[in-house]
Amino acid sequence: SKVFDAIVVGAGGAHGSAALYHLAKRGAQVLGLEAQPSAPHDKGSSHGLTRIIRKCYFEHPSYVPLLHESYRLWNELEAETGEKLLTITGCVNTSPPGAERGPGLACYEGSLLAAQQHNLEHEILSPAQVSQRFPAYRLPADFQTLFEAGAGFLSPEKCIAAHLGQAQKSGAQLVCGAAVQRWAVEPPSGGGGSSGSGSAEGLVRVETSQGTFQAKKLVLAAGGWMPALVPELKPLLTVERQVVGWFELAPEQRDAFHPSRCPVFLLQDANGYFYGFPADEHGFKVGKYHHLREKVDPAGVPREINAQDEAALRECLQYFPGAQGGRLARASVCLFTNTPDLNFILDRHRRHPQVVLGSACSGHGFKFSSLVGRVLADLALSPEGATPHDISLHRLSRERPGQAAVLDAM
Ligand code: PYC
Repeated sequence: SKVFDAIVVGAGGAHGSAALYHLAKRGAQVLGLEAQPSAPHDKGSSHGLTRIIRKCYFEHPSYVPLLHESYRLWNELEAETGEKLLTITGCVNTSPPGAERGPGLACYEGSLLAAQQHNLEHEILSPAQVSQRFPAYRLPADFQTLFEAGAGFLSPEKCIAAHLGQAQKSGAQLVCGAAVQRWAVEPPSGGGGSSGSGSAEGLVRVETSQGTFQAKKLVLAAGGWMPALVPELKPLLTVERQVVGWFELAPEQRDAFHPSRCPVFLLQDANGYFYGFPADEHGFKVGKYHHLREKVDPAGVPREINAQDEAALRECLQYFPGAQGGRLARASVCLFTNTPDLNFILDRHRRHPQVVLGSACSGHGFKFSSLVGRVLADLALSPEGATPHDISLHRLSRERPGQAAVLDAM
């Protein structure tokens, strides 16, 4: 049977579709497997019509070089396909002094650190200046704001469709509705391999609900399904249910929430960390990061929206009084797959160098997927698993106090 150069699992998601694209563009014979019946789809972590992209990255300044490359690759994909994938609105990064955020700095302090370290264009605005320029916003007097004019949002479903379409044009095969049941590395064949393709490392066999496939390399980019596919990751990863909602706007409010006057935002207060987008045809979309901290099994995620979900999202509307009266017109459930330090996992499997892990983006990975696809292709195709991009923050070997045993086990 055919031996592919690489199989990508999770090809209907952000990173999988991008990996398929980059592998196929480099001439690899590549097969994309997607468990859902079609792609893009709304059962994983890569949907919801809008995803923020920004460079003044409060999470860690080391992300900035990756963001320069991600922007460049999104622009390249737009040029290749003629599709508009990226909308620039600016981004308001705002928090009161002393706001805490898990392992890192707060929105304002963190975005300022990244901007200063990497000499990124930004403006510091008072709450009054924010409202003057962006009339939908009403921030408390003590909030500090960094405004990044070059930020905005991506259209995730269009991005995935563009990567998949271009991958297929370059010869990639895509099989949807193929849930992976198990994968295994076969013993090395000692030279030629059963296909004559050479498998000194051992081929990878992937059994799915639609048949068994073989490849020299395997890229696992399955988001919330990674703990099931890579049991060594189970102690490390938590899969979390997230909800975003669109609040209806009265006709007289729509102008203030229009993308030309309403930047995307990241906002932290004593109750948590919120984000949102200018209005689209469904209304004003907001989310609460680590929504209700609800751990789930990805196979049985509650998809209906309950009163607690809505209340958590409504907390954010105090800063946008024009949206406060609106009904929740639409909502969407998605999954975060979190690492303990909220950085990604981009690396080769410790025991199986022919298997590449590209997942666990902890809720902030979509914007990077144009580059992550390229990095995953590098890791799969380079004999040493090397990439020219600095992914030291995302390697399994990074410092993670208390996790050494897990890493050794891999
Ligand atoms: O990465 O900008 C982001 C983001 C906002 C909400 C979730 N992720």
